[in-house]
Amino acid sequence: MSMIKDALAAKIPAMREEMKTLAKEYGDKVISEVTVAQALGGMRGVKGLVCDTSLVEPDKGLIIRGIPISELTDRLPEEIFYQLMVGELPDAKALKDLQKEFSEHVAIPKEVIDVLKAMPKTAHPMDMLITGILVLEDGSVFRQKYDEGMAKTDYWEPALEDSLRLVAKLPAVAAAVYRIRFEKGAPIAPDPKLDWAANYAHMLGNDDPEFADMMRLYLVLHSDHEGGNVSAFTTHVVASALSDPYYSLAAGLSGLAGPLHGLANQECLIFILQMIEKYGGAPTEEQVEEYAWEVLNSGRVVPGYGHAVLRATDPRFTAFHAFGEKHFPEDPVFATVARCFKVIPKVLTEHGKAKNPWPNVDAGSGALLYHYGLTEMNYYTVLFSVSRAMGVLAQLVWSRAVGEAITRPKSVTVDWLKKQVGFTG
Ligand code: NMX
Ligand code: MLT
Repeated sequence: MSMIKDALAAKIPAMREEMKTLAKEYGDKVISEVTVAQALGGMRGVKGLVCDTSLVEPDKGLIIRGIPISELTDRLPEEIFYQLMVGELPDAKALKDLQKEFSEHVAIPKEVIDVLKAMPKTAHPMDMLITGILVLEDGSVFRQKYDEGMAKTDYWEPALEDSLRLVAKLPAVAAAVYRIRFEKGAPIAPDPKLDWAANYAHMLGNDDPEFADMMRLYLVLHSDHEGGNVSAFTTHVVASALSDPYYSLAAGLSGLAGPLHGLANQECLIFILQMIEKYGGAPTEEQVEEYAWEVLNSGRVVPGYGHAVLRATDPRFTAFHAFGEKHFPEDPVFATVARCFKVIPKVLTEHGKAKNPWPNVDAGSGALLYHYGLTEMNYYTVLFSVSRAMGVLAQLVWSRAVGEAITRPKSVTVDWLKKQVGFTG
């Protein structure tokens, strides 16, 4: 048994007991109420989900298992994965054990490559990644064990096994998507000596150690964002029907592929490059202001700004910004992102609609990738996906471990709503 599995096995019984007692003894206590605006507005702020892997505080941002993300930026993504799953960072032995587990399962079946190669030349890289994951579904241990008749108390074990295999294999699938879609040559074999992020960088075809550093940071920062964001919630809902981790992750990442969620990182770089093209170089602050107003006045959103929960600058943006400041402050794309940070919050405040005028994680990440030659921006959400898989799969394993029920909130009709509030027109 792997050390991560041992560590989980040691924690699960107490948590099961706690959840049982909470439901039994405090089951009728009220923790939230729902207004008409919330029912019509994406359930914003409704407390109806439990997620222990991480928490997003409106004024502080992401906190993973009690530790603010700003204190985790020097960690390896594998350490964060262990922390998300187990609740604490691994010691050196547990980290090594997890890395061994990942390198044992890094290889992907030939069918994945064959299917990716058969896809339309114009397929979006997210379409290809999700398809690749669904090809891997054939190897789901969860589905196999369920079909054999597994007890409910055992669900978490094959859910963990599938999740470990998925996280191990995702960099190879994602790198193959890159090399096939952008005609970079044959997929590159993994190097078992490298850590998870450096191996992904290597399979993309970039062995620059500074790029690997950036990839480690990138994969740490996108790993989780509590339970209510579109990708986490979707993964959770699909997995609650006992669809296996492959189906569930594919569903969650289909949500990440939306421009209001993860795809915003692609949109952000397009926004920055269009500005640079329009003004013939890095725009001045006045030009950024003019351009942002043009976007707003044409009824579009400014990508990379605003958030459903955050009410301050996203600490993940701050971490990317610090990396750019340290390594390439003069880069024109990075300089434009930095200038946007000075100007756009003011413009959005004046515009008066967005509840949060500050940058989110997607505002700055593309400038870093672009600097290192990863210029195909429709690939950016694939990188986000590889990282986000860690968080949503950790959430999934815990949901099965504590025996969470199938998700099924009650919907109401508009007529019911009108009667309920005494609507008279
Ligand atoms: N530019 C223009 N308008 C905005 C923006 C923005 N960046 N952010 C919010 N608004 C508008 C929003 O469209 C809404 O307008 P309306 O009343 O006409 O429907 C109004 O402000 C109120 O929205 P909020 O309550 O502030 O935001 P909400 O919680 O509904 O949505 C986002 C959150 C993130 C979807 C929204 O801020 C947005 O569309 N941002 C741009 C896209 C983006 O960066 N998404 C990435 C989020 C992070 N991620 O990776 O997932
Ligand atoms: C995320 O990382 O999932 C985004 O910031 C969106 C969110 O939390 O709603």
